[in-house]
Amino acid sequence: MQQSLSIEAKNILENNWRQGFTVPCEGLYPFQWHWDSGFIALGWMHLDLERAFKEIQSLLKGQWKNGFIPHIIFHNPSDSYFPGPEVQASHLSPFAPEIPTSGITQPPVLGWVLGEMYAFAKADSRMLPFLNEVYDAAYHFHEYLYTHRDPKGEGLVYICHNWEAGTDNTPVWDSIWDTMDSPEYDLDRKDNLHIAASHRPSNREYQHYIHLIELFKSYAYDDALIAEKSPFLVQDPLFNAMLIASNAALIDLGRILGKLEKVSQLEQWNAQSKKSYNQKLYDPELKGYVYYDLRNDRALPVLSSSSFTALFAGIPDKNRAFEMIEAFAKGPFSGKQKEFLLCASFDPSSNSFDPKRYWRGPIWINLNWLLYRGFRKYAALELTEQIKADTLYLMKKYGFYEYFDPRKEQDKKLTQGYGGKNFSWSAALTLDLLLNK
Ligand code: 9WN
Repeated sequence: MQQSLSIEAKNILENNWRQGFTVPCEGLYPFQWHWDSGFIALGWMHLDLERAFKEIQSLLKGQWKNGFIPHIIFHNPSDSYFPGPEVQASHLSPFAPEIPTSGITQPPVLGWVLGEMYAFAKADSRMLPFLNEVYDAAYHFHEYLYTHRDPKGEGLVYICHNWEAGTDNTPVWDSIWDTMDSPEYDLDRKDNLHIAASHRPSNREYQHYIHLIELFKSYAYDDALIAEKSPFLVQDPLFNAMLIASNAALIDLGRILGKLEKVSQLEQWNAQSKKSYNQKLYDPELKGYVYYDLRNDRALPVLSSSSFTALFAGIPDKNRAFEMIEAFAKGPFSGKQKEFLLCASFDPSSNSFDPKRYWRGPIWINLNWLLYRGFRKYAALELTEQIKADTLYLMKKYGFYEYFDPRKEQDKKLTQGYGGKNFSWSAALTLDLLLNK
């Protein structure tokens, strides 16, 4: 059974491979996406190390001269996605590369993905030359983030667009949309041609998404103007946890490569980031890390699966981690009667929870993988086993969909997952769950 699961996963990655990079999902997402490529590289590393290298090299072809790595690299033309390269218009920035990209980013997974690749293949003679080739670019992205995305020098970087979070329409953003008065753009949405509209964000949400992009274009993607004016400026617990985990990996790899000045800078950044993350983002009542709305100077005290990614990055001390893990095991994500599969992307006890719609409740496999590793790091064995078992159960029953209904009651009736089929990171991370001991 498990063997056929890994064969299916391999076939999906093969089919989604496009000479140098992997599309997240044919038709629905026809380009290279930043954080997808990190998770996908972990799948390739088990199958073909050269492809894992190419995935990362292709991502870096989209890097801007100021170190910024965009969320989409438009390597190829395609008319099956909105908003495409003409809407995102990266050429407006003086830092953009030749190849068209978006002008917003995604969670900085690259550093820790390189760490995973090194741990897996350190005996391979191709590994150190590859790391030497990409290390400075990965470092440069962190330098960009600390220089341009941390206006108060706290060690916590902001995101300026919901698409930068990766968790694109989590209910956390609702209170930010309330502060905005976006125009009613005519939208040429393509996503709803592929996927049921009830599983995707609303048109009004898309108008906010596009409005932010239009604003940033009117600033020529200038970071100082975005920091000063963007109505969306949030310190996101997932984004900052990925940064901290990537700092830690780049510190270890930098020592191996002899990049000692960079190591020392990364250590300074990371110490401050961890301190501020623990002090500013932890909510002792909710027993999880929450979001901070920098534009409106307020905490957004709600739990999503992102609230627990700090465990993956080793951010809480043992006492706090124990408190979080205990609360998680007994709390809303499992349900009082254990009525939910792990892990809903948003607090199932909230009125805003929607088990079918995109990031407003469904299970996503990359978050499951991050939580699996986080629980494992703190030896929360029951949760570690549970989240792995639930993930493999979903893959076997439904196949490698983009997202899944967390309600066990509904699971008895359903025959399909939600969103795109044959989704690359669902396949790649299943491979890693099966093969990485
Ligand atoms: C916008 C590619 C991406 C993921 C995101 C997911 C979805 C895009 C969209 O697909 O976002 O970036 O058009 O909905 O939310 O996490 O990286 O798989």
